[in-house]
Amino acid sequence: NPWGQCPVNRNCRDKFGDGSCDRECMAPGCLRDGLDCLKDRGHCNPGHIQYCRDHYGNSHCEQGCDSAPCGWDGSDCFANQAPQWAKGTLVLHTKLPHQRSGFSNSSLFWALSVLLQTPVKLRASAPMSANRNLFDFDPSQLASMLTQSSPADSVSYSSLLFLQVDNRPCSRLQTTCFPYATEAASFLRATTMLRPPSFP
Ligand SMILES: [Ca+2]
Ligand SMILES: [Ca+2]
Repeated sequence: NPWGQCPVNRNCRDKFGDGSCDRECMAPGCLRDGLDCLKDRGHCNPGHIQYCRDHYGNSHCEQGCDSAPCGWDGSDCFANQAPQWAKGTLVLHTKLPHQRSGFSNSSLFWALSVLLQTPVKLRASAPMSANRNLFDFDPSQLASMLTQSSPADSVSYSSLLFLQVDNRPCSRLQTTCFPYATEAASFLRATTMLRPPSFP
């Protein structure tokens, strides 16, 4: 339950991401009311979206993509600032098949960054059988999968992605910081529980 840290009587689950700002749900433990209280969230110019997806995190700064709704260009425009990673690692179980060469699918990371309003970077990935449940693994097992070079499952129809949450844009927009990766994970889980996921 992503709202485990939030007092039940506030009903923040029902108010998450409903478009109206509920101040009693703004605490990080209440998942920031699904960012409903962000003033003037803005949107990414529809004509830029595909471009920003394609150029996300390619180490070149695209000014037109350097905003929260456009995914912060994967922090490409923060190159002269030291990374400020959230504590911990965000682990995502995706239906995408594992690719030994690494994920070149910037579109997925762009979509996650737009949801969180803060960029994520791929740290590592590991294959995983699609019928395994991420929550069956304890943290030490996940940690060893992160460092394993030869994966246990030879055939995989899904993957675990180990992601880092980058808080560099916080210096420009403080409302979207995730000091801990677990907060970002709860936020994503809440989003996928309440809205059918539009990403794999
Ligand atoms: Ca709300
Ligand atoms: Ca870029």
